[in-house]
Amino acid sequence: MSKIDLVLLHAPSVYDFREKSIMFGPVSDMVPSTPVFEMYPLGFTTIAEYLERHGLKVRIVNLAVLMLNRKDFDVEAAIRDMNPAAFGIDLHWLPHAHGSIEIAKIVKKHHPNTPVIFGGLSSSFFHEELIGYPSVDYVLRGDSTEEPMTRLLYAIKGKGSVSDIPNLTYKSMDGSTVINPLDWVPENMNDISLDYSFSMRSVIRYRDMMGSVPFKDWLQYPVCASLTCRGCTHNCVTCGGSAYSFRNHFGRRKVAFRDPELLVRDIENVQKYVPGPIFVLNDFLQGGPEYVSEFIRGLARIKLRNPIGFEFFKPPAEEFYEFLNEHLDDYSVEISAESHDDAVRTAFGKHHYTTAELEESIAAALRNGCSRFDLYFMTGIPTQTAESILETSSYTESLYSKMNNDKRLLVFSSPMAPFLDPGSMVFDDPDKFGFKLRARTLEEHRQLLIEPSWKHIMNYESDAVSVDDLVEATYEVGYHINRVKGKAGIVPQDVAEQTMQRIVEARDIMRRVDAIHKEPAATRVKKLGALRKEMERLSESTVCQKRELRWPAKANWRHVVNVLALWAKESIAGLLGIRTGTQGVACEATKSR
Ligand code: B12
Ligand code: SF4
Repeated sequence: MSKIDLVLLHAPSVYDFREKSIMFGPVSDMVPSTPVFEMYPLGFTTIAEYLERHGLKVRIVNLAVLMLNRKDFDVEAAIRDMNPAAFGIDLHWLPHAHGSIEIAKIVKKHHPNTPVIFGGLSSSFFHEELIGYPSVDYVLRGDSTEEPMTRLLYAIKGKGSVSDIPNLTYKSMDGSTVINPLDWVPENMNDISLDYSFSMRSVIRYRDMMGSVPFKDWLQYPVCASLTCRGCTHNCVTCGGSAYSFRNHFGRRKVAFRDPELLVRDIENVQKYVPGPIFVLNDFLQGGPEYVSEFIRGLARIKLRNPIGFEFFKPPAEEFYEFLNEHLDDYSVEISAESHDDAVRTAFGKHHYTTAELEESIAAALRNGCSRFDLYFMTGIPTQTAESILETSSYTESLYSKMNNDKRLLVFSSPMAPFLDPGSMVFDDPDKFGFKLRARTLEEHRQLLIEPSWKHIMNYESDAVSVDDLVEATYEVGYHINRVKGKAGIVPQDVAEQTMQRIVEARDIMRRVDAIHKEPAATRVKKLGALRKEMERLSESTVCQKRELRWPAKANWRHVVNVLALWAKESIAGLLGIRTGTQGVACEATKSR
């Protein structure tokens, strides 16, 4: 097999999570990952596919999943045995601040002459600090690095210079930092592939299922994401992916959409191989009426069989659900309303709808064939008091009663944790929003991550609620929402009771950790160590059962046949030394290579 040009490594949030005693808490309850955030950015697959289309060979290694699956998985040995032309490490989500930098150190220890490239939104925000770490050679900034990464790889291989690569921050020969302009900001998202074809081929090519799965339980729950755009038209004040953040930190002035036709093609390819639900992220209604019509009619044309879910930033009206119902067999909806209280939601930046409108939308969806409606609330947002957090549970009860305890409606509440997003409006100007930051720099965040509980890890404090009260209220509202869901028959009574019991135990551990935290360092480590197993158990499925987030899916003979056909094609190509994959036209910049 020819030499690999780039290995993309995904680190766990905290590198030595298998030894450290940390009560991560409900930080990842609303996403498929565990608290070590083992999911790698979708951008790994778009970078890998793009590079391969341009003549380079890439491998994704999800170290976080490998470490989660095998307690004795030897990270150092695995890295030592790799030998690519360059390593890429994501620091996209700030909770990876600890793990990604530790992994970079290990890479440098075993491969001192191999370049280490960082990228992702947090890397972009902290690029000047990040490049100061001895184990980081390059940082590629911005939300679209497929083309700059291709140019960088060719430069590393001796074809071209780094001085004119857009979005690149690097160390020059004399050790000083060079910051190239952030001007690679494509207007659309049509030059990349988002159909998981790279992941499928990669599993077969490297006979490595676990190293490249997106998250730990993906094989049991093969959910796939589709993305309509890069950027966002909204301005939620704590979001590091808002229009404000993209404009001020990632160079994007306008949302970049993916053509609806391509989006349909992505989904068509996914449904060939993967039986799981397809989740369309970044509200496609932002694209306007023509976009919506073309996309949904396209899904009907390909006779979509997988369940499909849509994230909406604003509750849609009845006619829209009628349209979905007419064209799709199995659709679901997800809305993050943040708070039941209009004033709090407005302070969050979602002033464009009221709770009354939300309720009308839920009722309309349930009347028009929606398979499932997930409604999310959040704790820790500007102006939200402990009382307001607790009121969410009585509101939930009244909402269920208004919706006749319809089992298709699932309400969840989780904290804004562990971090307030860097580059969000609140992060940039905390005083204006009644917040105080406990950490500003990357290094400060890296240190916070190894504190003993999520209460100590959090990077913010709100004037509206103390951190102690926020943590208590978060568990309390989770407890009551479960009680309401159990009573209304939304989740089985025994499941609700198990979750409530776990919440009681989690609160107890939090109090014990608080007490231990005040003790001298020598006794602290030992006492926290004794709680390690309990902390691990009580940091997953805390405020709800992770199973509740899952939509049903079944594999059929078509998936098996298609996967076998792909396996045969990949194996034959491997024997003959032929590259396979999406055929694309090389862009101007890479044509000459
Ligand atoms: C889709 C999405 C998700 C999906 C993830 C899908 C996935 N696997 O990527 C889900 C819903 C699961 C999710 C979860 C989380 N998310 Co999220 N998510 C988004 C969202 C809405 C869009 C991201 C997107 O469009 N990506 C497009 C793809 C194609 O590109 P990409 O993955 O970003 O990669 C490109 C660049 O970032 C860069 N890049 C990325 N990695 C690397 C690595 C290298 C080496 C290089 C060179 C470049 C590079 O190049 C890539 C290709 O161009 C943004 C908000 C927004 N408006 O942007 C938030 C956002 C990214 N998420 C955020 C957060 C906080 C989270 C969570 C931590 C929340 C939580 N506590 O649970 C978790 C983490 C999950 C995990 N790792 O296990 C914050 C991040 C803030 C920050 N800087 O830390 C954002 C900005 C906003 C928000 N609050 O939701 N998220
Ligand atoms: S939280 Fe708000 S600003 Fe951020 S991606 Fe969602 S809608 Fe856009």
